[in-house]
Amino acid sequence: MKITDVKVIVSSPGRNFVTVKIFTDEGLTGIGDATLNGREKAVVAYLEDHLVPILIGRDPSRIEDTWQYFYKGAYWRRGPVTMAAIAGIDTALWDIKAKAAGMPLYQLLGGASREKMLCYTHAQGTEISEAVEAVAEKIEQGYHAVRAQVGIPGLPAVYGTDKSATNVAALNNLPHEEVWSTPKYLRHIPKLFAALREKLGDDVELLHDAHHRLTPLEAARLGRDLEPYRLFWLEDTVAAEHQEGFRLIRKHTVTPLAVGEVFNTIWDARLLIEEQLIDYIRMTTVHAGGVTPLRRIMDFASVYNVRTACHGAMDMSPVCLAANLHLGLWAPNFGIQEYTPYLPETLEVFPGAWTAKDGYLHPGNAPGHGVEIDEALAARYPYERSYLPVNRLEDGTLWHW
Ligand code: CS2
Ligand code: MG
Repeated sequence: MKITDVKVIVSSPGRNFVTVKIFTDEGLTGIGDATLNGREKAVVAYLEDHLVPILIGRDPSRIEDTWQYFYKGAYWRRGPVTMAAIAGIDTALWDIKAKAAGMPLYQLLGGASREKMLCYTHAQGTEISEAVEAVAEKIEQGYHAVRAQVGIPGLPAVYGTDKSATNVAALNNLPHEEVWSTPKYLRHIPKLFAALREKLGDDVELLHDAHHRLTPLEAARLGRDLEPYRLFWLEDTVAAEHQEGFRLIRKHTVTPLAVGEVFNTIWDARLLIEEQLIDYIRMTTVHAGGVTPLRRIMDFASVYNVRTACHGAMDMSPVCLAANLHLGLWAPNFGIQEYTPYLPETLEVFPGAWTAKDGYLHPGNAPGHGVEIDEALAARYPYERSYLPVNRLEDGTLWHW
């Protein structure tokens, strides 16, 4: 088999997605997600100008060799743009291989290790009472695990509670700015989880995302203060470039820790995994460079009792979700999958075989990863410039968002 053509499709059915579509001389096609929220076009240029010309004429079955060629062969390794571009191609090649075999991708990875996959979704409110209601609603809808975020008194809307921050239209021009105070946040969050446990009891799994804003000592304090409420995890406490920082957090709290949505390679997580400084690794197919490296990372993590928890916010396309689901159905150390239901227009552009029911997900049994792109429909949703928000302390200092 030979690769005859590669298209990089940019569309915005609710939000921007970059999709790689690979065509072969045997008529089989495969698609992969290459979306990097807020920097989409950098990945498009990387693909079109540098990777696509090398792909034409190659054998699509040589997935490992192609991955190594693009990773090692560039000389300049790693980074979100490079790895998202490679992921788009790698995922599309696995899709083709599984279609050629007439099997769902999870079968090629080693088969199912479970019948269904636990997921968690998001709920939030400006006030604690509103957040508690929102979580209760998700439980009523059938979810067993919910990430809870709340507004902080004295601050305008913060991470996870500002609806405009997820609205493409609101972000069209320049980045929206948020305001942050760690002391106010640290005082307020334990009150949210006290209220949640009081209202919902102990059976519900509760999660929280600090979005990289704390120092290790502050994270340790928050982890300790949340211990009575038995969280499923506390996510992204500190900016994890400093992997050693997790040693201090780990020493002081038994609240489980998750990190990794912004990681691109195993090297971003090696120490965290080897020293068992985290409980869940959040790397996801598109930002980790594809199915090939993420499978390797999952296996590495399994040796150290670290479980998988792929990033699954709406800014990764259903193609990425499907790839995560195939990996997760196979992974012996699967933990949980993040799931935020897509907008109807996104699902129309990316029809798929995966299912979400009663708080569980399954990739389906269609050959490949099971998601296709409706190109004609995608063309009706042109790219719209969009940015993630930025964050400042109350005195104006630029902070982590
Ligand atoms: C978040 C994301 O899902 C999560 O845990 O941290 O919503 C993240 O902010 C976005 O995916 C960024 O593009
Ligand atoms: Mg997060």
